[in-house]
Amino acid sequence: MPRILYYAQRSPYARKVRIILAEKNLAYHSQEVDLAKRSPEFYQLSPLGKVPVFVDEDGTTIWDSTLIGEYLDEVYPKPSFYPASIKLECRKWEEIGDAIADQAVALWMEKRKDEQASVTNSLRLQAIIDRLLGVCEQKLAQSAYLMGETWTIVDIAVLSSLGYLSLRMGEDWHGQYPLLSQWFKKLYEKESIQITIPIA
Ligand SMILES: N[C@@H](CCC(=O)N[C@@H](CS)C(=O)NCC(=O)O)C(=O)O
Repeated sequence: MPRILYYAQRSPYARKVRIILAEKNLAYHSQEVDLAKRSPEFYQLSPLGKVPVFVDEDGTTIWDSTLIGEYLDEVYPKPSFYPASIKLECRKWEEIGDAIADQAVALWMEKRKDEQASVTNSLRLQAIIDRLLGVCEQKLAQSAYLMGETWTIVDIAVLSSLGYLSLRMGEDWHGQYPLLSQWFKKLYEKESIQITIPIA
């Protein structure tokens, strides 16, 4: 059976997996999920009902972008995005990257409510995003990529979160974080990044 990726076009988590699949040159069928109208079949596939979900050729079914990323690296090791010598560090910092997406998604929901109470919550979420982007900016003062001189899952996770943030909140962050901005533009030259840009 063909590999299948259940995804949403704007999902930063699904984008991580789409980038990895493209970089590993793995053929797959893209199945877009309408998150507003999830089918019983989709919940049967993943009780969480979230995207991404990946089904491999042998029927192995995995949800959660991090678990899918680790699985793909194990089964299709080249190129590796979780190098063995720094795997734990990569997983730790991937969590930071995903946390930026978590706050950005929550911030977008709050902004759409347009209520007074949501202003306080938006400021809280923005403060978390700023703190996490600040630590990423510091990392880029030490090396070309977030974990050293080659890109890893951490770059993919932070880039996907920033792509989502740019889509929803605009591009102002570029002025605040010049090293992240430079790093982001360099990564945007890659085809796997170009073909997965979220569209409004
Ligand atoms: N930790 C999960 C997060 C997945 C996630 O929250 N996906 C969102 C789309 S961006 C979703 O499916 N939301 C639907 C819901 O929460 O019910 C991952 O990395 O895959």
